[in-house]
Amino acid sequence: MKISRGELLRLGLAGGVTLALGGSACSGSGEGSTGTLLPSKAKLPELFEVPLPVPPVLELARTEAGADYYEITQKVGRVEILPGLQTEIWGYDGIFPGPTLESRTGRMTIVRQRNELPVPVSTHLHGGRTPPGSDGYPTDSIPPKNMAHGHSRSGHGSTGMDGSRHSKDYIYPLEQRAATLWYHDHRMEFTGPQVWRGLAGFHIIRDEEDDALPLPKGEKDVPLMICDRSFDENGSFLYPSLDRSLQGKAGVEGDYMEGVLGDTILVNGAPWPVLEVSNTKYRFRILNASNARRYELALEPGNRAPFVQVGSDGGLLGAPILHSTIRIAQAERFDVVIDFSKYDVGTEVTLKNRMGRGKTTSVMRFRVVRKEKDDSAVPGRLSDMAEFHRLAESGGGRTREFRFTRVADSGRTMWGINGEPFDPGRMAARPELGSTEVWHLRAAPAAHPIHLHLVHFKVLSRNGRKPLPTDAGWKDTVDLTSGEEARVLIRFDGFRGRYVFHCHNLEHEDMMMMANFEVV
Ligand SMILES: [Cu+2]
Repeated sequence: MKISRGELLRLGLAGGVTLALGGSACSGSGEGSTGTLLPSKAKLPELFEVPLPVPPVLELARTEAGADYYEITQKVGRVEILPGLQTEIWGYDGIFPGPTLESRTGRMTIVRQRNELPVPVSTHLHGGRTPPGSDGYPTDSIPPKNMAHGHSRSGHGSTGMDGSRHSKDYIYPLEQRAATLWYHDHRMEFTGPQVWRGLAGFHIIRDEEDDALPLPKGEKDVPLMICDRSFDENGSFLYPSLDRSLQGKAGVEGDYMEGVLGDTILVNGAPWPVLEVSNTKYRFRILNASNARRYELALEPGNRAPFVQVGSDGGLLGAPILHSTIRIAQAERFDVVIDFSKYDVGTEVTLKNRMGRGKTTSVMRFRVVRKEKDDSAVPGRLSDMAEFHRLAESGGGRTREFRFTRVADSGRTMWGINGEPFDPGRMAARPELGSTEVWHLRAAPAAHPIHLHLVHFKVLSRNGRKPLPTDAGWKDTVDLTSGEEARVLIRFDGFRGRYVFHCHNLEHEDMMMMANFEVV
C-alpha cells in the first residue's frame, strides 16, 4: 500500500509529527488536553477489529441485616490488550476495568477491598456521598502484605472485619439518586500510575425513578469507560514514573508533569473496539477515565445532534439535551442515548474524538447489523429535579475563591490551589453541614477538571456567562480549560468530616493540586 506524505500527516502516522505534537513545543496543549504525548514502542493495533468488552457485574458476596456485602481483591492480572502481547495490569479482581457494581439507592453497600498488590492502595468511590472514613482519603490507605508497618496515617479507616490489615471495609450508604459512579485508586502521590495500570471500575446506582423511564435497558444500557494508554515493546503499559516499582520516589519524568497522554484509545479496556448494534436506541454511560486526556466526542456519519444526553455526573437531567459533540474531561460522565434507527443496516458509525490527532481521532465503532423492534423512548421530562431547582444562588452562604495554578515548593515546580501544594494537615474550607456556598474556581495556565468529593453541585456561570450545555445537571467535576473560570453552587450535606477537592488531571493531583475541606 502506498501512502503519500500528505496522507501520513493527515493520519498522524509520520513519527516526527506525533513526537512534535507531544514535545515541549506544544506541551501544555497536547491534543486539546494539558499533557505530553508518550509514544508507544509497541506496534499499535488496527482500528475497529476487536469486540467491545463489557465488564462483568460483581456478584453479591452476601446479604445481612439489610446490607449488601461485596468483596474485591486488588491484584496483578495478565490480559491481552494488544493482539499477541500480554499486558500486566493491576486490577480490581485482577481485571481492567474492574467488575461493575450495581446498587440500589439507599441500600447499604459494604465493599471489602483486599490488597494483594505490592503497594498501598486507597479506593475512592467517585460521585459517592460517602462517610469520610470510607471515602478513600489519599493517606487512608490499605498497606500491602510486604510492608511490615501500616501506611494508614490518617487513622480513621476501619481495617477489614476479618482482622486483616490488608483489607478494608468501605461503607457506602448510597443515600443518593441513581447515577453512574466509578471507583478508582486514590493513593497519595501515586494515583496517576495506579489508575493507569488498571485500578478503575464502574459503580452504577439505580432507583425507581430511573427504572420507571422507558429508556433503553438491559443489554442496551452499556457503560463505556474511555481512556488512553501507551505500551512498551513487550506489551506492558508505559508510564514515565521516576520509580517504576511505585514503592519509592513519587512523580514523573520532566515534561510529563503537565500530564501523561497515551496514544492508544481503549474503551472498556480494548483498543478502538467495535460494538454490533441493532437499528434501535441504546443508552451509553460514557466515562472519561483518562489521566490527562480530554475528548470532544462526535459521531460519523452523524446528524445534527446525535447525542441525546439524559444524565450527568449526578444522575438524570430534568429534560434531555441534544448535543452535536460532547466535550468530556477526565472523570466526567455523560449518560446519552444514541438512536441507530437513523442508519441503514450495514452502516458503520464511528465515535470520533475531534480533539485527537491521527489514531486518537477515533474512539470506537458501532456496526448496525440488524433490524429490531424498539419499544424504548426518551421522554421529554426525565426527572423533576426539585432539589436542583430549589438550589438558588440567593440562598447561598459564603463565597470562596480557589485558583488552580503552578506553584514552586522548595525550588521544585508543582501544582497547587491558591498558591499552596497539598498538605493533609491544612484545611482550605470549613463549610457547615447543610449550608450552601458559591465556589469560584479559576484555572491557569493549563486545563484543570475540578472534582469535589462528597458533594454534587450546580454550575452557575462559566467565564462570566451562562454555563455550557455540557455543564447541565448535577455535577461533581467541572471541566476548566486554561484561563477559564466557573462559579459553582454547592450544598454541603451528607456527612461531617474531612474530604478533598482536587484537579482530576491525575498527574496534577499527584503533584499536589489538591486541598482539604471539612464539613463541620
Ligand atoms: Cu490540573
